[in-house]
Amino acid sequence: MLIRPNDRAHNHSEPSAITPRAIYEQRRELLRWLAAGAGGAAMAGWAGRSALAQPGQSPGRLAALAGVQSTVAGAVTMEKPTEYKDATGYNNFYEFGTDKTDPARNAHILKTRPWTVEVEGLVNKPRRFDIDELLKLSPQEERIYRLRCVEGWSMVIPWVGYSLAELIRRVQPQGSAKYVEFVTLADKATMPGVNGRILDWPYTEGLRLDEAMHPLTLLAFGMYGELLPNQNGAPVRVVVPWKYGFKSAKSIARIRFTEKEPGTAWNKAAANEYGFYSNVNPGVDHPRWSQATERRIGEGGLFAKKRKTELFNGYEAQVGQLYAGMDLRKNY
Ligand SMILES: Nc1nc2c(c(=O)[nH]1)N[C@H]1C(S)=C(S)[C@@H](COP(=O)(O)O)O[C@H]1N2
Ligand SMILES: [Mo]
Repeated sequence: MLIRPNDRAHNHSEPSAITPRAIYEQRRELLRWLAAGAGGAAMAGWAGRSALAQPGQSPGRLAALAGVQSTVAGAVTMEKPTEYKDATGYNNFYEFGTDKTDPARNAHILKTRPWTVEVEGLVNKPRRFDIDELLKLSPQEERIYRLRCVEGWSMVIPWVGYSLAELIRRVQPQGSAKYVEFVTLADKATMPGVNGRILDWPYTEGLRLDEAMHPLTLLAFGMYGELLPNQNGAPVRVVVPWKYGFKSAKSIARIRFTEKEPGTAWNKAAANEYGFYSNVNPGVDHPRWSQATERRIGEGGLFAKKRKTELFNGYEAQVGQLYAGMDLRKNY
């Protein structure tokens, strides 16, 4: 997402290789966590496959958040989840800095309780939700999604949350509501990046109402069986797995229903590079780089073989219909 020379987000550096020592530490932490009895419920959804295959993924420092395995079509990829260490150490969250390691270093000072989410605009039942009330609005599910950043890297993350549609139904959008805008927190006191002008703060994103209602669009409160770490968007974010990562807004403070297409942070910063739709599409290049391949974080660093990026990030069977008849080259 390079928009000027001092924006260092688009560098292709990798998280440092995980040392045997680090793996050992992680394993020990997991064992301690399991011994303390915290793991059982949280792990239930995925213990059979991913957790046992990769001991130490979840260090258990945050409160457990269990989710039942989702039955939504396409919601659980069988691909191996990214190491927790990488998923929480290699992030884009510009409010906390533009380097991939900045969010992990800086986001701990974000206060995620108390927290409210204001749901407003063209709905019959506008409401302000306390975060813990929002968390309990619908049963938590575990979903294992691929996330593909526009910069060319990808991860596989076991999220915990429920379909955004569950919230949308409860607030009853009016007939004139065509879009949903997500407004994230912009707190100068705790977010150093907000004092700079790299983006027009607050970071905002948007979806067409039918995209927002799609069962795969997730309102996420946790990952790896625990509450979200701050650097991954605590206390609540969206995850839209068939779009480039920047569509998945973190640390949401407001959800607004509108008639007109809302502006979005990256579109405002560089409209020719980042469109409203931003569906993952190997056939439509970013003006300054190809989008045909990706590197999975954790797969052998710079020497990892690249993977072919799939149309709609591999979710075409589920979401392709949303774009029937649209020119995806024009609506990038
Ligand atoms: N508020 C906010 N949300 C954001 C961003 C951001 O800078 N600020 N970065 C986006 C980008 S570019 C990506 S790739 C994903 C990264 O999510 P992850 O760090 O949990 O993998 O978050 C998205 N959501
Ligand atoms: Mo991204």
